[in-house]
Amino acid sequence: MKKYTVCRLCSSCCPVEVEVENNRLVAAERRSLLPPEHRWPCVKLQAAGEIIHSPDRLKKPLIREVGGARGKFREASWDEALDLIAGKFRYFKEQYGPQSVCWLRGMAADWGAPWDYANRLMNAFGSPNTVGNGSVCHVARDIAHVYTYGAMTLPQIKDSRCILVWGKSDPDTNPAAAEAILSARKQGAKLIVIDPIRTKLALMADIWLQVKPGHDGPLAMGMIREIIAAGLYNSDFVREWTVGFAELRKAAEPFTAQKIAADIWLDPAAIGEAARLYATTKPACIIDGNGLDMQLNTFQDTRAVCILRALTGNVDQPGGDLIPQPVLVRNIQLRERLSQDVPPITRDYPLFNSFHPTWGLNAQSCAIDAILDEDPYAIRMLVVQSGNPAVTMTDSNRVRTALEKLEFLVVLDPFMTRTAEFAHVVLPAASCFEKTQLNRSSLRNNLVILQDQVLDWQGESWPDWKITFELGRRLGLERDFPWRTAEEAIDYQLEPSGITVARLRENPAGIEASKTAYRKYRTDGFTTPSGKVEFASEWLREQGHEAVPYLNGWQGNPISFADRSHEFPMIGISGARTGQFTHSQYHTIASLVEREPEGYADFHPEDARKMEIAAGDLLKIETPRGHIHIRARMSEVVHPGSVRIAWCWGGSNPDMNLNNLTDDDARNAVTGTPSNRSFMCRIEKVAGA
Ligand SMILES: Nc1nc2c(c(=O)[nH]1)N[C@H]1C(S)=C(S)[C@@H](COP(=O)(O)OP(=O)(O)OC[C@H]3O[C@@H](n4cnc5c(=O)[nH]c(N)nc54)[C@H](O)[C@@H]3O)O[C@H]1N2
Ligand SMILES: Nc1nc2c(c(=O)[nH]1)N[C@H]1C(S)=C(S)[C@@H](COP(=O)(O)OP(=O)(O)OC[C@H]3O[C@@H](n4cnc5c(=O)[nH]c(N)nc54)[C@H](O)[C@@H]3O)O[C@H]1N2
Ligand code: SF4
Ligand SMILES: [Mo]
Repeated sequence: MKKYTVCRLCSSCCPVEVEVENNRLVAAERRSLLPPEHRWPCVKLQAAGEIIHSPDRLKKPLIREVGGARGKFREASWDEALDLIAGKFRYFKEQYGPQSVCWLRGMAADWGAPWDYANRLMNAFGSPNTVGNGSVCHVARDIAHVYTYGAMTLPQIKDSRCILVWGKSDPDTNPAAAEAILSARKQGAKLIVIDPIRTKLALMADIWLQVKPGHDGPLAMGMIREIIAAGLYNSDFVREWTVGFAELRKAAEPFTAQKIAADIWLDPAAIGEAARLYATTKPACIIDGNGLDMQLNTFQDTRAVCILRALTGNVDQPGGDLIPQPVLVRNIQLRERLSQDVPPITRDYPLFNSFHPTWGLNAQSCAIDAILDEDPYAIRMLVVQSGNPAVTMTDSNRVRTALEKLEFLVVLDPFMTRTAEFAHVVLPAASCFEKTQLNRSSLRNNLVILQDQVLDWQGESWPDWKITFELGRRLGLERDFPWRTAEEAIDYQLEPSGITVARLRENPAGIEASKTAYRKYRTDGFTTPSGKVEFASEWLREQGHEAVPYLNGWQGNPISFADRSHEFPMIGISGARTGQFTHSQYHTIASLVEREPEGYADFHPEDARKMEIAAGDLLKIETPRGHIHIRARMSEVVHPGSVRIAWCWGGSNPDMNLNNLTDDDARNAVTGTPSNRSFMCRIEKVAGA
């Protein structure tokens, strides 16, 4: 039987058509406007049945044996497991206050309804500490857009004449966007790629700028300067719809292409050429990605990129960067219930905590701080939903020490993970195809599409919504969690929009909550304090941050351990995601592992010659935080002086856990983002291996 839903095997949330027979997923295909032969394939989706029906799925709740060692569990009923967890919530609340319990969300349960439910539960319980991983993923960029023109724009790729891809690799991470880029290319759109790696998109680009890792800020400022100096900005838009142009001009002045080029590994002429091509081809859009997220300067770097959009008048233009039209929904998070007397553990990042009504808290490193340093108070109990922090959070050795120290750890996951091994209770979560939910991608802009349950829950697993609601009821919050089904909760949340689950099911291609409109600022202004695009932000100035990116010049080096580069001379780059895996997931799925049996460290042949490294050599890569072992591969995709290290093999092989190398001491002042991407490291061959 054919059914429609949304795949959530990674965060791209693709609408899919699936074939289900006898409660088994036998086929799945991404829906696309393109004919099948032109579609960009997703191998994870092709393996969806193998993932969902994997024998490794957790089938029952697990409780750590009494007095038992880490990782020794017995099976339990849901009643027993949930009663135990609810008892612990109450115990820690009575002993230390509700704030001693923290809920940490990873990427897999979506930022939409699952995030809202988790916040609702914790806020009603009385703890301000529901923490997402947005400091390293997406939200860190979102806030920079908001502080520039009020909302995170959506690139209108397929109608664009010039696409600037900044730190994103859509062919590996988002097939629908990759298809849109290819379609626009076929129509003659120009393509500029800014990436330290020669990616699939870089190979097909008109201009590829192989920027030095972490140095996107000076490049963006250099492009701004070039555009202003050559008079290529949209002067009508700038005059009528922006504030702070004079200060921007002043801030950009020192960033001449000649002056910055060598420091950021680029040719000055190429910087000028990219700036001119982007500024003179209309309409143009910018796709920004995770290459900008996990950097120490993420906030101002992304602000500078946002400013380029506005300077050229591309904001909210067809084929440019659309200001989204969010769907009108009820905010169900109950944040108003929280006492103002208890600060959240992320108190050092007030702008990031409050810039959006539902993004909530995202400086995830603070959860580890509060467990270890007990400041502003101790986190004693942690619930980890849909994440594997033992390998995906920065400075894994520190994270594991924190997980070990916890008095009680609950993990919600369909699989056993390195994090779940530390748990006292592991709850088997149903997969994305076994639950109905509303994803954030559907709420942040038009076209609401339902992720609909197409399979029964496997084994005795439960969907996240049910786990959260049942836990809420066990904590005496029946009035806040009256819903017995996902449908009831979604209908309640969607009520202001007039859309219901029933209507969404009748319209599996989605419902448009409003007609897409452009240049909305002409009637509504921008949702910033000035109502205009803020090249200079008084909000930021008042909070002690630079009002314009790099107003005080470019200082320091954002690559971790740069001050010890004499001991750690190579730049390590946390590598791109590959199509086979989602972070630590699917490394036990045979067909996917077959496609990519091992992760490598990619060296430029020039470096390999100097360092006497040959392809296949086993290497020890080390930073002041720890080390990994990994095999070498020769590849000209990297710039000499840098090594690209395969991302997220730490789940299947702890010896290859990239976050053993990363540093969580230095963080972005606005978003709490550490540099997970770029770090200095040293490399030696393991003798005889
Ligand atoms: N050095 C470095 N660090 C990084 C990154 C990097 O590139 N380099 N990337 C960063 C980014 S962008 C992100 S998003 C994070 C990712 O960090 P995590 O969110 O920790 O990533 P995953 O390994 O995908 O873990 C997701 C877990 O959720 C489980 N899961 C899957 N579906 C469901 C579900 O429906 N419900 C529940 N409850 N669980 C589910 C999976 O089995 C898996 O164990 O890592 C960040 N850390
Ligand atoms: N197959 C697959 N798809 C996924 C995921 C997955 O794990 N696997 N994860 C999902 C998630 S949670 C996320 S956040 C998205 C992320 O999706 P993307 O944003 O595409 O993330 P990446 O591929 O990690 O990195 C993007 C690019 O940034 C480049 N980069 C590295 N350092 C720098 C730098 O200093 N400057 C610049 N300009 N670029 C740099 C990398 O070389 C890479 O080409 O993908 C989602 N989709
Ligand atoms: S890219 Fe693939 S795995 Fe990710 S949501 Fe889309 S279809 Fe699913
Ligand atoms: Mo992410």
